[in-house]
Amino acid sequence: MSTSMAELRSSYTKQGFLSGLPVLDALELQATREAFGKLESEFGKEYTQYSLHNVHLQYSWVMALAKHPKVLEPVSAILGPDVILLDSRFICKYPVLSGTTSNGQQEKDITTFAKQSSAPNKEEGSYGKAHTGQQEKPGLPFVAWHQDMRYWGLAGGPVLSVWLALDDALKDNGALQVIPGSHCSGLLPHQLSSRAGNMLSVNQEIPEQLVKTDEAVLCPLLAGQMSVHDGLLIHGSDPNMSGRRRCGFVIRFVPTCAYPIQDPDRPRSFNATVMVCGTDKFRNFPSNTPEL
Ligand SMILES: O=C(O)CCC(=O)C(=O)O
Repeated sequence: MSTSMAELRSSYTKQGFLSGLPVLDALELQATREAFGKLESEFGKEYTQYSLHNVHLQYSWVMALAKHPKVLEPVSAILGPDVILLDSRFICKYPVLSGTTSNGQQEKDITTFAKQSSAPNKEEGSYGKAHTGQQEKPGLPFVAWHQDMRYWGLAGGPVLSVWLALDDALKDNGALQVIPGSHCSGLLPHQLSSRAGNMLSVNQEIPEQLVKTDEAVLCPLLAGQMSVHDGLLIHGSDPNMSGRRRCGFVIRFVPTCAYPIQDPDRPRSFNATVMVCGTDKFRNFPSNTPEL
């Protein structure tokens, strides 16, 4: 393992996440965005917002993203050489400005709001404030504070999530926010969120009193970059208050030693698993490698 990979692993172990890792070059990014644009035209934005789930089994360009060497190098530096792709999903927050009236009134309102809710330090998350919904228009899509492991009936190894940006994902369009080091606190209780707009399929959230929102850190990404986070790291994201789309491709990976468990509280089927590097001596997950 190169020194830089060893450093990345060490930082990930301590903080529970890494951000700003370069993946796609300009040509790859352009091709990826064009391919995603075709899905948008075919399925419509309501669908592509959150329902393009495990389509790495259907489209070779999506599989190529999930297996991109610049994705897999840091992933295998962290998880070890034998890695399985567990699940994937596009998560898109579309601009709220698309409903702008002809006199631009809505745009003006939203711009004003975005200014009000800006944290003084651009690199720090404003998550706590905005996340309480105190200043926001209700119902805009956001992602409540949660831990991915809350949903995954898995044991025997960690889950690592990659968030690969197809668009610039910055503060104003609702980039991912994380609580550094929170992966060391174990699995926390989740409750049903009472706030409208939570994109998570089971509408769960960690109660706010359990989240150190003042320690939240924004993970701004330029299109083509990725962040990675541990399955126990507390994370979420604010609504897109900009006029720009925020599209990311989320890929979950596990080492082959992980295995599914029957936990009624975390029911989940793993029917899109694909071996992406190394060898699988455990065979805890079915191989679904498609012929694309
Ligand atoms: O895209 C987002 O804002 C949230 C993504 C997320 O929760 C995840 O990658 O686990």
